[in-house]
Amino acid sequence: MSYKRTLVTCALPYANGPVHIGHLAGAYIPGDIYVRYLRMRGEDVVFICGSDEHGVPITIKAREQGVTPQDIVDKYHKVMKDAFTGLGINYDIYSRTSSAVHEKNAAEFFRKLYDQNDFVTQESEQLYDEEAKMFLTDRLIEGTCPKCGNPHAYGDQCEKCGCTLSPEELLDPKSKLSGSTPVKKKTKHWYLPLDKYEPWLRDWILEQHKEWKTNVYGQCKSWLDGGLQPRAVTRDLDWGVPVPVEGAEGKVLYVWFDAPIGYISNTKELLPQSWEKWWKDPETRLVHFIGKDNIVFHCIVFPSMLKAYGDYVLPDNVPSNEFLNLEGDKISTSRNWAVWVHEYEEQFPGQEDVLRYVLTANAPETKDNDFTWKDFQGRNNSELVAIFGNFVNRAVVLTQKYFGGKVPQNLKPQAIDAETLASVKPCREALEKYIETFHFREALKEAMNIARIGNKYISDMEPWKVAKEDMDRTASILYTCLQLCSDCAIAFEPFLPFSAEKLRGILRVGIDAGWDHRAGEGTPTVNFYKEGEGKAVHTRPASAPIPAGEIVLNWEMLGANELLPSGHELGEAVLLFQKIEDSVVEAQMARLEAIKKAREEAEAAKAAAEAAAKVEPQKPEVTFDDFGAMDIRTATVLAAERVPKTDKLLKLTIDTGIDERTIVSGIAEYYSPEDMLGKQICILANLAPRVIRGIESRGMILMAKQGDGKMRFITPEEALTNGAQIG
Ligand code: B3M
Ligand code: ZN
Repeated sequence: MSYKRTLVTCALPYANGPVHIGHLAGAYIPGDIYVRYLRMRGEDVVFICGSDEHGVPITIKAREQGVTPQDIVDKYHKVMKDAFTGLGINYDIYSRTSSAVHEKNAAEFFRKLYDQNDFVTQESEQLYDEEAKMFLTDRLIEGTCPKCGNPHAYGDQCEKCGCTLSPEELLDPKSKLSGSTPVKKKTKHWYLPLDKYEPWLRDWILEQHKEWKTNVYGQCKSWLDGGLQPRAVTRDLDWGVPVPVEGAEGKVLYVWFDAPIGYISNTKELLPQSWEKWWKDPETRLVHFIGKDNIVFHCIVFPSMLKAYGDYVLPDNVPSNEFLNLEGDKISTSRNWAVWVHEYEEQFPGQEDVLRYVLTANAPETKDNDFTWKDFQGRNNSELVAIFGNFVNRAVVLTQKYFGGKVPQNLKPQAIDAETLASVKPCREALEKYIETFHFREALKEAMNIARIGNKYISDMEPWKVAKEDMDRTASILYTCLQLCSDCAIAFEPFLPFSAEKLRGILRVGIDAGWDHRAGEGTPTVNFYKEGEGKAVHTRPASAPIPAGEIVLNWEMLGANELLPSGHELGEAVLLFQKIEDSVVEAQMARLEAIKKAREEAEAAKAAAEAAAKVEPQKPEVTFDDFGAMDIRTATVLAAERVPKTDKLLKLTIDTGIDERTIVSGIAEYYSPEDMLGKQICILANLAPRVIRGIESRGMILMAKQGDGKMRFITPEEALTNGAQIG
């Protein structure tokens, strides 16, 4: 490794909604595992994240709720920040793109490219909402899809038939902001000429980064093969970083231009004096953790920006996961189809690691994957509880029972003990290899294998039986088990930090989890367990010696034979994991079912309303004489009965003002005979008689039929004499 430090970023989540499990699985948990691991290996790491607070969706949400965009981002910034903290995702800084540092930094970045003539400008006609006084981005325009007739197609896409569109193609385009018809207006924008960087990008990615994950590499290749176009980096909007040049009033930087610069700004905010070495020293390795919809921006656009600026390091790797679905459906913030992280934390206190575990064990690393509550329960109960938790609990409880809670002496070792301990080494090696190549799912399996080895060993050795006749042998068995528990306390630290910490509390050991930069430019500090506190404290300077009498584990000890000396006193045996009952996951599933049902009902109601609004095209012309030939008049229903053996027909006796007659009408689906009695209606009186089901029908009742298919009467505005002429 020819680098001195690693800068790890996780995609800056949009502050227009809380984070959900799809976000966690895509980027945040993998990023945290990686950082924890590197810190434990003694590497110097800075871990950067923050809220992405600009962009159109935030302004739309604010408008919908009648608040300011700042209100929206203030709310979600806090929700997201707390959710990450609650899940043990330990960024060195979690800042925001509305910070003063960022605004200045992003503007400076743009200005430098502008001064270097790296942009091209282009004037184009774009749709403008004269009422809202705003240019409309594609998503702010709605109209009828020219391909399938969907009345709610967006300016860039029809979600019904999936076709891509441009706003000009929409029939009857309307602004989503005011409902008015947009007009075309000229506007000028700055573009980053990605086409210019294409030859360089081809070499840099396709030749020099063949090691990138295949989904990432493949997406880059298809973008590059499709040819790159200049990309606008400014927008006509009043929410964002103002474009810092003359003639750009009312324009801001495009959110995807400013957001990645946020990584730099947040580093600068954290380390105002030393940030440059993290971004400009070639001995820094830059790694971006992102979701798959962010690949092009991190692999093509941002590197081109950095390259244009000059001096900056480029990403060494961009690990990206595929999407996580929820119970078979795409996760969606707008459809409320998600497990929200802050809600999970409220509903499952103390079980943060279960979510971390399930999302890693089932991570969408190579293909889209599904989160189900059944799987969540299954993995908790049959893996965390039954294997890891069960092993630790048996080892500790038996030690307390037979040896007063002190690590026993290895009085009667057998070959199997050493063999078992030695089998941890290959797990460690595989675990390291997998983490270093971003295969966290496999890495977690290796950590779990260590717990499995322990669980199998204690089951096979049956110390509770051996204790009946051979205490010396029992001592050796439990001695071996406790060494394996210590291995688990190290190996699980990157994946399940809360449980690893709990386990270290039980074992009364600390861990050197590396140093971090949360104190800013101050002294880096080490996480370690301090006796009596029951949890890691964050106080010891990295350089300080380990306090006398403390056992402090570190990664290098993983797989070493004797981590806990005989005579060391253990703490209290607490359960690492709790069984999750059926009722708990059933409640979660019921919640989702209710959301699905409400959505389906809303969709059905919407479809019905749309159908109702559908108007039939006009029939061919008729002459005035054709019309004049029709005798339309008012009449009253005197009697009504169902026509036997039919569902649709009513036999009506009508007073037409001229006579009393019978009309058979196909309205029984909509009106009962009782509804009809005494109703004044309109009829076509001179329609040729027809025999229907043996009844002579003379005339027709005028009914209106709209898109929902329901027939409704035409009644006079006020009661009239029967036989009044209509025409
Ligand atoms: N905010 C997209 C997202 O949250 C975007 C990432 C920015 S990273 C610089 O998925
Ligand atoms: Zn369509």
